[in-house]
Amino acid sequence: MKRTTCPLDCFDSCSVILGEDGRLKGDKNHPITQGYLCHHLNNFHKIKRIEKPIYQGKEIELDEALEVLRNKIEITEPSKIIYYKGSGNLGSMQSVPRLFFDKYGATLTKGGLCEEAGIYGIEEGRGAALALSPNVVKDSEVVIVWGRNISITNSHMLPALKGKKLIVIDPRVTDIAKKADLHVQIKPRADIYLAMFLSRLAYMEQMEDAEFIENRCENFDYFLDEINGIPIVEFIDKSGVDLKTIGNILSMIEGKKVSILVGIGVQKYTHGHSVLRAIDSFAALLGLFGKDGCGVGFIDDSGYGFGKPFSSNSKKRVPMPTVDFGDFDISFIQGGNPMTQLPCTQKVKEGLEKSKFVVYFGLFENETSKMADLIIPAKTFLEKEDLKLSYGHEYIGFMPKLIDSDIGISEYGLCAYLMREFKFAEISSEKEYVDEVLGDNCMKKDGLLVSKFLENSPYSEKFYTEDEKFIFFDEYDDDFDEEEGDFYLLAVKQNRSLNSQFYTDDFLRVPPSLGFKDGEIIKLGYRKYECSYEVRVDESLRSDCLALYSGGKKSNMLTPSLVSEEGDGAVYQELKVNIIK
Ligand SMILES: Nc1nc2c(c(=O)[nH]1)N[C@H]1C(S)=C(S)[C@@H](COP(=O)(O)OP(=O)(O)OC[C@H]3O[C@@H](n4cnc5c(=O)[nH]c(N)nc54)[C@H](O)[C@@H]3O)O[C@H]1N2
Ligand SMILES: Nc1nc2c(c(=O)[nH]1)N[C@H]1C(S)=C(S)[C@@H](COP(=O)(O)OP(=O)(O)OC[C@H]3O[C@@H](n4cnc5c(=O)[nH]c(N)nc54)[C@H](O)[C@@H]3O)O[C@H]1N2
Ligand code: SF4
Ligand SMILES: [Mo]
Repeated sequence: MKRTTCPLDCFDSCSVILGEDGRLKGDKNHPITQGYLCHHLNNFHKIKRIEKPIYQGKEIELDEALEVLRNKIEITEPSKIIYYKGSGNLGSMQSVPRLFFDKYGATLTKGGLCEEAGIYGIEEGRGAALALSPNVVKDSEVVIVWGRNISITNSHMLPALKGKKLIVIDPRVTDIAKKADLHVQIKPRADIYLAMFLSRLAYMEQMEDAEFIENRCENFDYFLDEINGIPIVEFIDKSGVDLKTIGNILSMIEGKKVSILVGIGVQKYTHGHSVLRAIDSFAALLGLFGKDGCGVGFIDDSGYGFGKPFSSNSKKRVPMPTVDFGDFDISFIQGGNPMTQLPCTQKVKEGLEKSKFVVYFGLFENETSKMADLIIPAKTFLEKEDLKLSYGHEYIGFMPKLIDSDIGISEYGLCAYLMREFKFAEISSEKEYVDEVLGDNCMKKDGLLVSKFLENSPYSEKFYTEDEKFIFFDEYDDDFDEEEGDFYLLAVKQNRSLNSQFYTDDFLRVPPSLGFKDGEIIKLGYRKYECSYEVRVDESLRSDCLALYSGGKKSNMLTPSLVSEEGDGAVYQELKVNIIK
């Protein structure tokens, strides 16, 4: 049987069987995959890929394309080259070209477009962000789904939620919110206040786990000072949640095994790190770490404990969310689509137009490949050696090469070519790199390899901070101007696309209360930018929220070019927009 792992940026890292007919099926024997895949891989065989390299609009052979790239690099000042890697394929080997670009002295990126702000906050408190697997969640009594659209983005978690009391905190009525025992349709960016408000009242109700706090935590008194320093009326005002709802949440979780599944929704803001820190602090007050059926999960650090053969110490880095391609003579873009995915599309477009030579190295044509001088086709995950570590569970996903193909080049192949051409030391074999990533961090569980750090409930023995204790949070900044516009603009995922891969749409979702009809065109404005959208009425939205799906051509036309205060993360929701017409 030909077995591999889904390469896509997703919590579930499904175990995949390649059939004789070229179709992909879910592995029935994998404890998380349980025999089913989602829309993306079920339809993977139908997708049209780039087959030939293209240089200045004309098809050329692969060896010619590589030579063009080599010659351009040779005449370019190293720091005027940027290596930009997206998350189209999350295999560990996808980062191997960084070895070349780092050695050559090119500029690299830091931070990213996804979970970086939140992870920063988690690491401040816990030292490491370990995944909370469905295997832990299935032993919970109550699950809080906090800004994560489980049914769409993390569907293999659903079996673990069966029979549990469910609390959902999301500004939209998502599918999982419809099934919840309690749905808090929270005002966007209010989660930090909700987390502190819950902590304040839980402490008043003497729900804290005093033994856990005493033995395993630091800084609790400062946390108490912080939450006690804010009047209850201010909490009600800032969180938009009333006392009765807080009481309901607390009575549902009191004395219960509780898991909290947080998504990126809560942290697409400049203060994103503090939001995760506040949610973690609420969980720590209740003693929810290191116990069966308890914990807080996020888009966690899949690489924790594993080897990092492609990491770099280079100081020549620019924050990924605000990268200005116009500063570079060569923009080498791999596995991403910054034209739709980076904040502030207009800035990205101007940058790519100004950059002297744009290389796009990817599987599919997209808005970024259209801007490229040179397009190099990649191999698919079925055609190269790789390894997938998961940000949502403990299982290690092997990705052996299953198919031979004449199309494209792998990331390893491209890196090996450049290393050779520039007379750098030979690179190791693919197998050696895979072994280096695995290191001694794997062990067997139920016949499958898992990360050592996730053998038991995460943090059951220690936290990964210097003193091995959880550190409560005690300060935050939030100077967002709520009055600047009328509507929050939510940036959310949809089921038929994986960010900009597969089927995307450009519609603006609007709440019924605005009285628009499907198909109407309206214009939104934010500061100096304006953009027109076709409307789709969406009953899941609050009356003060609009929404755009990730991957759409216009989803970042208004997003400001900013990074989070910590973690160099993108902040897609740091704006309020107006309807101009
Ligand atoms: N089908 C599919 N699956 C995917 C992806 C995809 O594009 N399509 N993308 C993958 C990637 S890259 C990632 S990072 C993950 C992300 O997975 P999720 O975190 O589940 O994704 P989002 O849709 O960005 O956000 C989740 C929810 O946050 C809510 N939200 C927005 N603002 C706020 C807020 O201020 N507070 C609260 N409490 N909630 C808020 C939104 O309404 C949304 O329902 O999904 C991965 N899985
Ligand atoms: N408005 C808005 N913007 C967002 C988000 C949002 O929710 N709303 N979400 C943000 C988040 S969480 C993320 S993670 C980013 C994702 O944004 P990106 O990292 O740009 O990812 P994708 O849009 O999925 O682009 C993936 C590209 O990778 C290429 N690819 C796929 N497999 C391979 C491979 O094996 N090798 C190579 N070389 N290329 C390959 C495909 O051609 C595809 O076009 O977007 C961010 N941007
Ligand atoms: S995208 Fe996620 S749910 Fe879909 S097949 Fe891949 S890992 Fe599984
Ligand atoms: Mo992401």
